[in-house]
Amino acid sequence: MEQTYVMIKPDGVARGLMGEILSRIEKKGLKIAAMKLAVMEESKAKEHYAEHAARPFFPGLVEFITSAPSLSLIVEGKDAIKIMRALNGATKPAEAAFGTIRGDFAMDTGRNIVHASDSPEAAAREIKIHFGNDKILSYKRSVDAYLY
Ligand code: RTP
Ligand code: MG
Repeated sequence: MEQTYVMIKPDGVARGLMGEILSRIEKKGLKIAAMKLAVMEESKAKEHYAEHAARPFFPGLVEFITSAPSLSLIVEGKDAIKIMRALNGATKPAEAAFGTIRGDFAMDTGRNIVHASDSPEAAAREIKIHFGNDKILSYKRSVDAYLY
């Protein structure tokens, strides 16, 4: 099964949206394979967003992501990468469709609540950054027999 890295950013945690977002992920049929609530280290935030290092919003983005607890997840399922991006919605909340997490709950690009890896390469890279040293549990869900 494909795995992707998902983050509920500090705004999502602080706004009390963890349960809502986890519920959407689970109801869709995706499996939460790992989960960690922590304040992200600055070095990890910089590595995570390295592709944006030269952009003007980079310092503010790193400062925000490390400012308060965020929830890191490994989410698993068939086509998990594409499906998670679709659940999140467009980066800019004004362009995000209603029914998506950003479309329903966000107002500003810099406070768009969630992140999800955008390719298999990014997923592998980001899972390594955020869960590289952790033991990932393996467990079965009875629902999987009805999803696939
Ligand atoms: P993410 O990486 O967080 O899942 O978001 P994304 O793929 O939809 O968007 P990306 O282009 O990778 O941008 C990363 C994050 O940087 C912030 N951003 N701010 N102020 C701005 O113009 C601006 N542009 C991007 C957003 O928080 C975006 O999610
Ligand atoms: Mg991105």
